[in-house]
Amino acid sequence: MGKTMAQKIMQAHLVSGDMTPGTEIALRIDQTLTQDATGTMAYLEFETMGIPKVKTELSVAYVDHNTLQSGFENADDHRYLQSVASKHGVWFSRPGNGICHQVHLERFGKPGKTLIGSDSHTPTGGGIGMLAFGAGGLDVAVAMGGGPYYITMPKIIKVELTGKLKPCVTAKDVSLELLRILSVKGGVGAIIEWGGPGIESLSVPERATITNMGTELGATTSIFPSDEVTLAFLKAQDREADYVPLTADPDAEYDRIITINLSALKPMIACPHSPDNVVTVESLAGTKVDQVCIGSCTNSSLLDLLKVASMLKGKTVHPTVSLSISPGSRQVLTMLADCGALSDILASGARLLECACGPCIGMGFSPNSGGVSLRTFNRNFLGRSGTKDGQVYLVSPETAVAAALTGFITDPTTLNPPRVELPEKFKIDDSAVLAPAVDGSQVEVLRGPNIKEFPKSKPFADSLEASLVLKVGDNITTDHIMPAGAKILPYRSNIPFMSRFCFQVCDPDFPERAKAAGDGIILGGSNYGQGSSREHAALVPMYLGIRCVIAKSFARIHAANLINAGILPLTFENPEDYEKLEQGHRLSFKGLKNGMEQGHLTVENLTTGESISLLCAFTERQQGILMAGGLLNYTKENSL
Ligand code: MIC
Ligand code: SF4
Repeated sequence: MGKTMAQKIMQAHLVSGDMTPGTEIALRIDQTLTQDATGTMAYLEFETMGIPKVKTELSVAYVDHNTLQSGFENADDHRYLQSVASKHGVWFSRPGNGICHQVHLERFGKPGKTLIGSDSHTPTGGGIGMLAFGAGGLDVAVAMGGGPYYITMPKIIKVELTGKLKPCVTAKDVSLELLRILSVKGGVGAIIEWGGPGIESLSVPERATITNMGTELGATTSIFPSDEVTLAFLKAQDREADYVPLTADPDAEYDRIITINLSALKPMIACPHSPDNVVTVESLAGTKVDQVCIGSCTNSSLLDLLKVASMLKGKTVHPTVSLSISPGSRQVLTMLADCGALSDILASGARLLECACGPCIGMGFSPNSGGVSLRTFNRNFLGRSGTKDGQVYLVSPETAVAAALTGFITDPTTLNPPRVELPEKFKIDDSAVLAPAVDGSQVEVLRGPNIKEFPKSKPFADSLEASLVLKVGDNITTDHIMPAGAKILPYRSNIPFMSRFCFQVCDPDFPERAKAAGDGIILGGSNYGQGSSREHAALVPMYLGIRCVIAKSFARIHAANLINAGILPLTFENPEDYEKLEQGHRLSFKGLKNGMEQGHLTVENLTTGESISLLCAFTERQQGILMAGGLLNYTKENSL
């Protein structure tokens, strides 16, 4: 039987396992990336492993999330990251150089290679034919140390594209259409492979928009072939030598095939507060808009912003709309400046922000109270913008500009903007990426007072009695569990401080209640922990005494982060039993070790007297990690 693209790359990187869907496999990792908001923790974890130099082909530390520097905290963390990277053989992309995924795609991504990054949108690299996964910081630290990356072998879904996009219908609309079809849970346990005649007309940045948003489907990752389009992009970046072709075998088998006809697609929009709440732009035309934000790792490429500039040229932003533009990288910004497009953007009245994540992660530009904000980003979770009652919609750059000019949600196909093409050569200047020291032993790692000790997790005994301290519903995101934004983001290396904000959106009393309870349990619905890869959503609950999360189902990266933090993720044998558990109940587990081996645990509800069957299909390695109280404790006892 032939192989799909992902199967080919996995085969070439397989360390253990037999690639049967649903079983655990271990992959050798060629490249890693970190960003500052998850990176401080990842490098603190790497340091505890005592390995002098990273063992990957390439590791890059980016600073792109947390660039406000409203106090000493960020600046100190940046110095820590720069020095720790230099010491241990990691390249350092300076603040201002751009968003990790955009810069990595432009300058470092290679078809056929494996990449893991401490950011859930690392699958952006699939746009250039990489097998790229988002992971928790500790998994990235292990990969930097030469350890493999463990995942459950996914199913493969193929999306077959036919036809060609009409003007003003974009790659973003393809992503939104797939979210409409599959929902935020539809990609769970699957890799999405893109193919069909329609992909020929999609450039690498457009493909990367699509693989970027595969994360919102819950997919393990997404990948495009490496073909003539990939070669042209690499040539334009002066990286022709990095090209290798990659296609699926004609007789490769897929678990599901979905066909999308690009010619029939319309501009789409995701309504508050979930990326799968998708309708056509046309159906909301006339809704008043207060704010428009263009940028993020989804839509900030040169192609995106050239299109934006061409639509803004000679026009003025509507007087009641505030428009922000954050270019994805310094390369994008410089090229916009050189060709005059930047002047068109500025003349329109748009506000130019730094080449960074910015408003996407709530770092400034929060909307007004109840304000309608159209964003070219990938997530519109409740409160993520920094304004709790803000109404955030996700759109393409074209739909964003149409609203910025008219003041209302407007179908951009009615505006007939000019066509733009990508240049054949990009401007290459890697001076903002610093090489690591030749001799790292001479480099002093600089730590500020904001870096607090890594919280210690407890090994499990054979029984556990704990209180159910929080009950939440379906699709809880890591933004609910551990919010980001300008007030909290500077404290990513300070778990005690961050713990005050845990579950703030759902229940501000949670931190105090959890601390008072001692050992605690959280109850979640389905898809618990979707969204960001931030391991803080596991480390902070662990710090607050959470020993176990029971849910109808878990998102992949979060489940791995819980295990790494020594928290037991358990699912119901019968999901209706969710109704039998309430906040305040006292629960008891006996025979934990044996139960984990059998894949089955019974919890006794000491408050109601009922017993409930729970599932725990952990591998031997995961059982070892959990019993040791987390991956750091486990790696001290076992080699990587
Ligand atoms: C996000 O988009 O939510 C983030 C911020 O990039 C996160 C990482 C983080 O929380 O630092 C992600 O997607 O993993
Ligand atoms: Fe940054 Fe937003 Fe992309 Fe996350 S989704 S990496 S915050 S731009």
